[in-house]
Amino acid sequence: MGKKKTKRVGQAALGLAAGAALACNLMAQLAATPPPATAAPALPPTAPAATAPPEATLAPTAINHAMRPESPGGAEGFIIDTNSQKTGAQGRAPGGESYQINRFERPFTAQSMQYLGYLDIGRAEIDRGGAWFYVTLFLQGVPPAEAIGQAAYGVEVDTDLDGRGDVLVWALAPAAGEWTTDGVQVWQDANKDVGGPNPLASDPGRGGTGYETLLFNRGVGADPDMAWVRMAPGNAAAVQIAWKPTALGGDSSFLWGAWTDGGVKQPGWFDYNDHFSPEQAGSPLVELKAQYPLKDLFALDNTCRFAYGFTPLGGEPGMCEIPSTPMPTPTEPFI
Ligand SMILES: [Ca+2]
Ligand SMILES: [Ca+2]
Ligand SMILES: [Ca+2]
Ligand SMILES: [Ca+2]
Repeated sequence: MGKKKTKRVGQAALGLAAGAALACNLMAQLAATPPPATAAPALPPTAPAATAPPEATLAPTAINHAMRPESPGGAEGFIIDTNSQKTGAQGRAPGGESYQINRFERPFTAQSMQYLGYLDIGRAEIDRGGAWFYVTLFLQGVPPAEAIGQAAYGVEVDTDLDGRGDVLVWALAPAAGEWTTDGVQVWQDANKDVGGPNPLASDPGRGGTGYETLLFNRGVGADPDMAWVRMAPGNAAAVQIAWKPTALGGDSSFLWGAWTDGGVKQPGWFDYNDHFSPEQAGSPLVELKAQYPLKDLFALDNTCRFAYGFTPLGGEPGMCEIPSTPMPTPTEPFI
């Protein structure tokens, strides 16, 4: 735990998938295409029952909260994600999608490829203030009324930097207003099988339980105040999620990335590129003629991951590309 972690630094990174990487990925994806004759057996019902809580939890009894989040004081780090708005009307993503490495850009309906700006992340910011971590997801559209309580927004955290997400803070779109724990869950992958045999890389049909442990469910859990959500004040197209460090086992240096999911919404299926084959999932890239359009994995977006609380070396799994920042170049050796 905590390997390779050094001192913290607030940094930004560009999360744009490199064209070369995408091209390589395309080839790998084509090479990895399983023969269609391997007709998929029915997908195992791995969905944890907790995602469909009994009626009693839908009308929660009064929860006594001891404390509530306030507001982030700024941004200690941010991630830029592909903006699909410009190509949205053409029913395609301009890039930012590399199925083989768990990088998605799918803010579209399945088959008909209608653009869903409220599921398109353009930027995500992280900050720590007081007892809370805050992540703000800046979207390309305002969640419509029918998305309230339906579309999920999330932050995935990899605390030991092995490429497997360890904790998923997952919140259904709230109505405008104050912080709420309604629709907010904190999932943990206690048995470390998120990502299957190869973390981040696609392993279709690997089975497993993904995120199987529900630490916090809409205010119910060991700490009724563990995680919250609200629409950001003054920005109807930004969702703000707050959680306590205890949700991460107290770890304060990690890799983090953001998610939107208005489609399958199954934490137990993570990583999604292990649950679906590329052919089942479809693709938002018209260049991938064999897979376009989106099929079973749709209405979804995620970002690359970035370091919080430590200086990344650049090779961490799932990391955003680190821009070639003007490092203080050693010129003359000290005499
Ligand atoms: Ca994306
Ligand atoms: Ca996006
Ligand atoms: Ca991990
Ligand atoms: Ca995998």
